[in-house]
This record gives sequence, structure tokens and C-alpha cells, in this order.
Amino acid sequence: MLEHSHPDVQRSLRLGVAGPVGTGKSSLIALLCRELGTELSLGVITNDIYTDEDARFLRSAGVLAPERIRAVETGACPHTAIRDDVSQNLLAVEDLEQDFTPVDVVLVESGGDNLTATFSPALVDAQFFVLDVAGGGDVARKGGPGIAGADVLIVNKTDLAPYVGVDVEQMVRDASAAREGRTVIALSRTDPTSIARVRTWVLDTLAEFRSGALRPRDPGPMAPHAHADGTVHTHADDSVHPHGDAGRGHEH
Ligand SMILES: Nc1nc2c(ncn2[C@@H]2O[C@H](COP(=O)(O)OP(=O)(O)OP(=O)(O)O)[C@@H](O)[C@H]2O)c(=O)[nH]1
Ligand SMILES: [Mg+2]
Repeated sequence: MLEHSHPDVQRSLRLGVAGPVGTGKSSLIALLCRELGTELSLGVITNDIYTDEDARFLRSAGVLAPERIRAVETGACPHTAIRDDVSQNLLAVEDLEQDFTPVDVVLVESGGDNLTATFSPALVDAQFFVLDVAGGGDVARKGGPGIAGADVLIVNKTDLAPYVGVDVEQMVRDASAAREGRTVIALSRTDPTSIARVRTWVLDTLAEFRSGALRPRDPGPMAPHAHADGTVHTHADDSVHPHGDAGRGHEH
């Protein structure tokens, strides 16, 4: 099993939760804390650009001891801190592991971004990408590194499908096609069966991690994009380095 930088501290399974703004990343984390918090020792790291809004939401949800929920304020393009320079997040994860050892799982929420943000395998062992039906059924067909390559794709808020005219089964089929069959879970907080699937996925992944069989996959480079200040990032910025310091040259 992978080690914590401190030899006496257990290294947790680190799970990333990424996806566009408002799709339900914090809600998924709250749900997992509620479902697993009694049987597992959990920690949560949130990433916001300028605030600790998500951490405050999760603390107020009362699903986990407030001191196990910590905010990283990225102060920059949110994907930078989860992909390019993950040191702030890694330190936050290791501090949690040390303070509450043994920690079984740390959930890391990315700042809400568009479709391009994925976690570096240097930070997380596996990752969720969260879409919601309210964003439109066609989003799943758009692909991109998160949709195509995350370990599990969540199609969230299926209870809203009738109101927004989305065919959930079609959206799941489109997403599965974009992912070459990797796991897609249609989820709603009002649907216990779907919640049980997500719970089982985490427990299975934890078992795989503990057996030493889990190998972090990199969903791939950030999609090329430009910023208002004229900075342009190309695929070449995100060539993956064996030690995980992908994106050297991706400067903000
Ligand atoms: N109807 C419905 N609403 C949901 C569900 N899950 C989350 N929501 C709502 O979606 C909104 C956004 O949820 P959040 O969990 O804050 O989304 P987020 O992705 O963390 O948002 P950012 O961190 O701002 O990007 C909230 O109003 C939630 O109550 C669901 O299963 N069904
Ligand atoms: Mg959030």
C-alpha cells in the first residue's frame, strides 16, 4: 500500500470529486459522509477560489465532525490546485491523515469548473466526475477528460429529469459510449437504490486500494483553453510526468 510521508500514519484512499459548477459535488460528498461515516473514518477537503463556502456547507450539513472538513482556498483557476500544483491539497490531505489517524477515505472536492478539470493522479487514487440532468442531456455526448476518463461518472439529480425534458437512460447510454463502458451511475438523493450503488462503488474501491490492486488512472490532459488575460494552455502543457507534476509550464 502507498505510504504517508510520516511512517506511522496510515495513508488513506483519496477520492476526487470534480465536475461543472452546481452539479452536486458537495451534495455527493455529504451523501457519502452520511452513508459511510459510521463505518469508516473520513476526511473532506474542499477547493474554492476565494472562499470556504463548500466547507461551510458541509460542516453545516452535520454529516461529519466539522474538524474533519478543511478548505483549501486556491486563489486561482480552480483546476490548477488539483492538477498542476497539487502541493497545497496534498498537505491538507496529509494533515487530516495525521490528525485523525487512521483515516480510511479522504474526499477532495474540486472548485466547480467547466468540463475540463480532472485531478492529477499525484493527488487522488480515483475520481468521480459529476454531471446533472439539468445541464442538458447532450452534455454527456460532449466528452472531455472528465466525462471520458474519470473512474466513475455520476449523472446526478435524476429526479429533475421530467422537469427538464431529459431522457436519463439515453443520457447514461451516451455517457457510457463516451467512456467505452466504464462505470456510469444515475443518481438522485431521492433514490435509495442509486445511493446504494455509489456507496458500494466506494467500498469496492477501498477494498481494491487496500489489496494494493488499485492503480490511479490519469483521465488525460486538460483540454486546451485560453484565459481572459491572454494565457493559452495547450495539450503540450499537460504532458504527464512520472512523478505527477503534470503541466509544468502551466503558469498563472
Ligand atoms: N433535485 C435535486 N437537487 C440536488 C441533488 N443533489 C444536489 N442538488 C442540489 O443542487 C444544488 C447544487 O448542489 P451542490 O452540491 O452545492 O453542487 P456543487 O457541484 O458542489 O456546486 P459548486 O461547489 O458551487 O460547484 C443544490 O441546490 C443542491 O441541493 C439531487 O439529487 N436532486
Ligand atoms: Mg460544492
